Amino acid sequence: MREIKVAAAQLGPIQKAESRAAVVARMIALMQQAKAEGCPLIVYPELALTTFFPRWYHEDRAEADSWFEAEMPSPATQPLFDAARAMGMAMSFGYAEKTPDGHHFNTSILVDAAGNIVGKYRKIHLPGHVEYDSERSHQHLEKRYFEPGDLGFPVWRTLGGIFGMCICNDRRWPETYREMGLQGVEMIVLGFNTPSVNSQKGAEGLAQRLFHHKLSVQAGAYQNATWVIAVAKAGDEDGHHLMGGTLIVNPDGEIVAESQTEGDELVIHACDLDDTVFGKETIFDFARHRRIEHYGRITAQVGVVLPPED
Ligand code: CDV
Repeated sequence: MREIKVAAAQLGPIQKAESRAAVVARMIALMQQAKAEGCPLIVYPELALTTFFPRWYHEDRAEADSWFEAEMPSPATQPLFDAARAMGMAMSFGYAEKTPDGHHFNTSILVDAAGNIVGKYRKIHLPGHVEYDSERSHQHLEKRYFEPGDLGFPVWRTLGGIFGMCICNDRRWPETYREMGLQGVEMIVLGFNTPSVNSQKGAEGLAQRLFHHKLSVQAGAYQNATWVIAVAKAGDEDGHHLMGGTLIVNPDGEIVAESQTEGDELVIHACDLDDTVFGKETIFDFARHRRIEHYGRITAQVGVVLPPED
């Protein structure tokens, strides 16, 4: 048995005017609760430190830099790192990263109980658009503010298991899980900010959004025999609603715990990493059963499936 009791720390809404210091205080309060519940790991959402700013259009791209952290720990997050180290808590959270050479990424990190950043992931599947789009019910400007991640989908041997990360829209893509599954991942931690309506399809509302979210996460967990911890930022941010739906999904693809609110809330489950073994050694033993030589001629460069040759 390799049990790790995980706290999925859903954050309620963060308004545009809310300071990072106020958000970090909320994160520390959740961490204290998680510690009291006996959890050694806490997972926060995507872009945890601010409102979901890609909904706001800055004509001058440079203005958006105010949403980014130029270092990590940053001055604003140092109290979070200090609290985690004092409590001996490992953590993962998302933030907007500006690198010293001026690149911008939607990033998440994995921090061990001693406060060391042991893993960094940069979001690969960036949804949305680059320019202001008056046809949409709301803007989603991730493609304006971020570059696609350049680190792939690595896994890290830490906390007694094999851990991976992805961010929000990544969870809808089977490649995300499979890249990590092929490296033996046992727990994927991910955060998300998902508007409860589709900006291009008014008929797609909360129920369908939650359905697609669960479908993706549960399938990814099952098909790769891994735990998935999916953590929302939820609720009404300056009139823009984000769905909840924080989930802990086991390697059979079953939801074992989920959030009940759209506010700051811990979703806790004791996850046995050994529960991944059965799936990895039987139906999803990739070495024995994957048949890539029969999958058709797939061009590795562009991912296009070509028709069979005559
Ligand atoms: N932050 C996100 O990546 N959100 C997307 C929305 C735009 C569909 C998501 O996949 O949840």
